[in-house]
Amino acid sequence: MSYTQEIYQLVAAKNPHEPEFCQAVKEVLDSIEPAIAAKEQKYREVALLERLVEPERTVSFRVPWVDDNNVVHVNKGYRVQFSSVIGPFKGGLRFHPSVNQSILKFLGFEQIFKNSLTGQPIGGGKGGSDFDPKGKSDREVMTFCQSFMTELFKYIGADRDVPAGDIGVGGREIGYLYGQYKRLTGQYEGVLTGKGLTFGGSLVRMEATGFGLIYMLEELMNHRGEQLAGKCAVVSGSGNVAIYAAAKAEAKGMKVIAMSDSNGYVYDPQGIDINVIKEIKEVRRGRIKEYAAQIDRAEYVEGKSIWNLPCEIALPCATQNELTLSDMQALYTNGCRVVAEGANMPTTREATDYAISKGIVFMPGKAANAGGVATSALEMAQNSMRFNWTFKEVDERLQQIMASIYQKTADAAMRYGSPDNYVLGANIAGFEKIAEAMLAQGIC
Ligand code: NDP
Ligand code: 2IT
Repeated sequence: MSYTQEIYQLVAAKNPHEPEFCQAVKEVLDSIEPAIAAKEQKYREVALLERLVEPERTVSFRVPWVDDNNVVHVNKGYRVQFSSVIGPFKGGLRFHPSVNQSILKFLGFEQIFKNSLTGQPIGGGKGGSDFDPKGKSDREVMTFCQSFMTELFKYIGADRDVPAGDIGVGGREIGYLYGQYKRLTGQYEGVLTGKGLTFGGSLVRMEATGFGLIYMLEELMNHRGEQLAGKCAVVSGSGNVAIYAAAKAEAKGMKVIAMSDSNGYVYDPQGIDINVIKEIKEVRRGRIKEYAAQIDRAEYVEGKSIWNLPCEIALPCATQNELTLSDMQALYTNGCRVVAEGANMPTTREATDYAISKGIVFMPGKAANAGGVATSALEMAQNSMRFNWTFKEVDERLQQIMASIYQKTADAAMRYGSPDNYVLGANIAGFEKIAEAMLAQGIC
């Protein structure tokens, strides 16, 4: 049995109740197999893969808080510190009722490779809670964030572990978390990224994941001699990533005909007016169906897959496993030829394999959504320098980073004889740097 298959069996046996984690590990191990083959003996001697699939540390804690009606609630809090081999643990916090250890381990594991691809000195981690910010007052969210940080602050620090946002954690939550960290430690340091612009945040961080996704898409299309302008896209989700992906897509002359939330999607044949979505989601914290109530020509659809809509480019930007095999088949049948993942692991393994087998250009999240964490690392750099770059400076760096991620991914795919397999390319390019650092640092 190959070393990678052996390790997968070990992971599956040790983590039987963690399907998302096992899924993420399997995808990586399957695709790095050709890169392992040549160095198998060396890697085996130091149990490199055994160490890579086990987090350095996972902390889980109780988060008690009191709501506006004086009712006490208890949530679970976690931080998975997966790998610090190339830098301090780095990765977002997710607040969503579905959060559990499996989800956070899959996200933390993927983050190691994504962060490696950015070329910046950041390790991999992820954290969060099963707390649901939806429907809560600002005061309740603040109370929760303060309680969460009262435990978390013991484990993080600007050179140790630097959390940021993810699903359910945006500027509001990061502000409350930062305030509590400062109060507990007395340190004004860049311990979280995605901070407000008045207290150490970086320009472009809010837009970065969505913008980065479109920069990657542009890179991809240009290398194929195609343009973004005039292309029709479907974007799932309507949160931070989806909004700024749609905004940049529109700025590049594309037409985004549909967006969604967990209840349904809106279809606008003339192209979604992103300012209306921003107002609904960022200001009112409302539901996507309000778009159709406001815009006559738009239609709201509940209970059907957004991927049934004909489009040329699909950009899943909501959550894991939201794009299944039947969705991918529908996309292909309807003429879609490019899929780039704004979310983390939004495409199931079967759907990914189908896409690649059909020649759909498929750019995985580790490469395509790395613009968010890359800009977080730029925020860390600015905090260390006690200096702020302009919007243009950060945006240009982001574009350069996305172009270099494309190049590393395409080069690795080419080197291993699968020039169109960007899943293989991204996983191998991310892995090579990690493996080299692990070998150099000894058994730890
Ligand atoms: P947000 O919380 O801002 O938005 C999430 C969006 O996805 C919402 O529209 C939400 O709808 C929708 N959604 C969530 N769960 C589901 C579900 N089960 N089915 C359908 N829709 C769902 O999160 P982000 O935009 O920050 O994150 C989106 C994805 O991008 C995640 O996979 C995240 O890990 C990834 N990502 C985020 C980065 C960042 O910088 N924020 C960086 C890189 C990746 P609803 O409001 O109904 O819940
Ligand atoms: O999945 C991700 O890369 C993020 N949620 C962003 C992480 C970060 O540290 O900015």
